[in-house]
Amino acid sequence: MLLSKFFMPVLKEVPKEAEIISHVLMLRAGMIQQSSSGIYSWLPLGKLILEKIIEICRKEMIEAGANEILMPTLQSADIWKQSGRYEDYGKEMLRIKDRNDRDLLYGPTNEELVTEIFRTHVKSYKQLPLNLFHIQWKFRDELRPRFGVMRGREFLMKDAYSFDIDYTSSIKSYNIMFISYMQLFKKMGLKAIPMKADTGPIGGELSHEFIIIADTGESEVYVEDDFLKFENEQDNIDYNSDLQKEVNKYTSFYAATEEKHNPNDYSNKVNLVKTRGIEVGHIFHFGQKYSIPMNASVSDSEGKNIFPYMGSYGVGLSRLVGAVIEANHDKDGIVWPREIAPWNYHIINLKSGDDNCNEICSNLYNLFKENSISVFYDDTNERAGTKLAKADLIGLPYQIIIGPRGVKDKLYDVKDRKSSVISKLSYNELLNFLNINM
Ligand code: P5A
Repeated sequence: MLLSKFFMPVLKEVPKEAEIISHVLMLRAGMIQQSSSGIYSWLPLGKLILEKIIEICRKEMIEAGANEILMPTLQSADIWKQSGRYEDYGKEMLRIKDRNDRDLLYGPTNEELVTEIFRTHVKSYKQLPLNLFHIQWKFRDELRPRFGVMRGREFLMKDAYSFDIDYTSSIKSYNIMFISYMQLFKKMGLKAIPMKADTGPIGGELSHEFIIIADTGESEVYVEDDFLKFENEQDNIDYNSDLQKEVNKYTSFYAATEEKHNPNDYSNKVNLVKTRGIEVGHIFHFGQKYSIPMNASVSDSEGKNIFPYMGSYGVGLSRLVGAVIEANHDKDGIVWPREIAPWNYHIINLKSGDDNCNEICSNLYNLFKENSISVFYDDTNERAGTKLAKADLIGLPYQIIIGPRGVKDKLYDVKDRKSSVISKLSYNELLNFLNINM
């Protein structure tokens, strides 16, 4: 991608309305624009990052055996009346009337709608277990939308729903989602910590929140010190195996959100840390809470009607863009983890009036493209200082900095954005570094 053709309205000033660093950096890097309170447009850079996060999440869900569907944003109030949640949800739910005076709502979550799909099509225990997920915008009329995309009113969620014939198998489905969450956050370059959590308006008796530790996080949490240092090395997960042991590796540590914190639940030998974090995912096991009132039943092997046991599993995809930045930035800007960066390399032409610089940069850019290496090229006429500051701000993993001195000496600067270390490489060393064979 050429910067001259890329719409990235970078701001020089720190926006006044932004209270936390991820919000400041998202606005400064031209990733989002507020349309009204808690509602944002995603500009090209923001959209590319969001897509990366979506793709990692989608891939892991499919790997874990879930089926992707797409449910609408607007739902009929009727199914919410059946489940009994229409009144419970209160002012957070955006209620709408259509031209025929029918009650609709903008979905804050989809337990009812997915249960309706299930009850229409699934009649036998033989069709279980089943896990359906979708990636769709939600609306919650939050009392205090703030921190940009972190607490929005309209936000993107991945939500999955599992259906099982009995309690034991539904715990297996819960465990699969638990482990898939650990995997997908790791694949985004994030360390998420699963914590015992409250179930709120979703309901149920078992629940975990996945928390990224950050001072700016809205959740107050209590974590065992050793858990903060714990790294699970296991990379390849067999989702068909019994995952209880894997889950226990995490749940054997003490970690709880403020609402669930209970000093009786840990021994006095535990070194406890009270800190803050960002909730990027939340999973629930609620049994028959929706299947019974919505009359979604299947027949078991003896022909008896059974109401399936269910769980629901959410990832805050748009919130994650902010959370990744909270966890990966420095004083100069964003430092994207490689897994999420839209391009790995940023070519910076320090003197675009100089024929030699132009030639080297264009040759490199074409070489990258021929070798399918993801690359962003600042081919604009801006001042060198502006270009370098912009590159640090948007935080691609490596900058390849080409200026007249480097061209003369035939040595090119490669800056690792994370460590700020600059290596001077000859053209061949550069190709070697990029793994290109000439
Ligand atoms: C689980 C999936 C649910 O809604 N039903 C379907 C369950 N859970 S939840 O915890 O309420 O939300 C799941 C994740 O969505 C993100 N999230 C938000 N992101 C941005 N702005 C908001 N206002 C917002 N509310 C929730 C969180 O990451 C949460 O874990």
